[in-house]
Amino acid sequence: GSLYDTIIVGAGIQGSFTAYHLAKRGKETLLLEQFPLPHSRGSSHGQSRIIRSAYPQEHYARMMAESYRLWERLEAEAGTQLYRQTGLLVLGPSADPEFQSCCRTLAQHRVPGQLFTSESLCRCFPGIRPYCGEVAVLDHTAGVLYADRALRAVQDGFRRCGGALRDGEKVTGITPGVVVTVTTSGGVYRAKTLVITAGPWANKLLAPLGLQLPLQTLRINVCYWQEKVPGAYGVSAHFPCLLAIRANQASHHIYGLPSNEYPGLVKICYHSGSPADPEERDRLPEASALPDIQILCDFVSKYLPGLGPQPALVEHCMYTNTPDEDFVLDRHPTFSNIIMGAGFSGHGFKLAPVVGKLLCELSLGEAPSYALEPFRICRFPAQPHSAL
Ligand code: PYC
Repeated sequence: GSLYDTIIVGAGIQGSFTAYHLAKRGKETLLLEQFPLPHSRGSSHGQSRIIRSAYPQEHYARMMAESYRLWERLEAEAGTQLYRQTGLLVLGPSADPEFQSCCRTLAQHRVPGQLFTSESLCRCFPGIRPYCGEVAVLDHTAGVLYADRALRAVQDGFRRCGGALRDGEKVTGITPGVVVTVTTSGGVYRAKTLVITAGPWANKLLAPLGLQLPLQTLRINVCYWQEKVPGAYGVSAHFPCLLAIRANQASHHIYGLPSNEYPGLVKICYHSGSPADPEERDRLPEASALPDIQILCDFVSKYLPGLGPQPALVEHCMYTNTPDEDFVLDRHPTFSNIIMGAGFSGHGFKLAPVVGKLLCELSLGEAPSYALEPFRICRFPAQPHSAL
């Protein structure tokens, strides 16, 4: 068969954007997906994701400026709305280092923002009852990305540029070499470079290549809560997205999105879940028995009193977390024409346009547009079987 410039394994949002950038640059590109599209087994499905500049880490805040522009370009190309501006409130104790870092990076990048005391927060957002002494900063540029629609738009854009997408084809073998051979349930393909963006399946594909990354795969309960007064926490009432930094260091963040996609339902989620193999996702116990749901019930009843006490709907999504929750964007240490994008740790969707650009640059052997130090695999302690 033909020799591709690049094959990408995994057509989630990161792999699809990588393929899109390569095809736009005229490269012969094949994007492989194990399941028939669209599907909900990985991390790129569902109605909505948060997009925000408010990041405590400088490296993400810097990437977000370009990410917004690339989302806007895709929106124009697709002729469909992918982003809705709602603003996002970062809530936390004023002395919290993460809260302070968010305020600092917003200011550094001249993102329009606004500070709130507990009192002004209650006045401006009567649906929120902040904890004592808690303050907030509003990131005006933030909002919601329409996830399913966005994934479809990137893949359509890729195909319009001449890219080939083959779904329902599971990779069964990868043979490294100057030319990489990829065998799937449907055929054998060859390429000069390979990009692996397989989400929670990354380590299954990397094991035969002698590499295991320190990734933890988690099943997240994506919980929707009923509004007592329909629309009170809705986009039309200008209710923003939320990111609640919790004072207890052992707790994870809580995120919220205004009601929009499902009328009367507000998405409030805990940024962690239960360890789960992606194949076993649906064999875990019922959602209501899990501790993250209890944490959310406590939070919602104290903090958002206009919502019902229990989730009205629970959907599932996989996270693939690194120990520091920074991504992996790097080459395989032995096979330099095999590139990995992994460990998006529940916050990668909004950054996919820039991640895809970086993975495209790595696969073309170009200098990357952003410093890749935070994303290198050498930051992890050596793994017992990390090289062939
Ligand atoms: O990164 O903004 C985010 C996010 C929201 C929910 C999960 N991650």
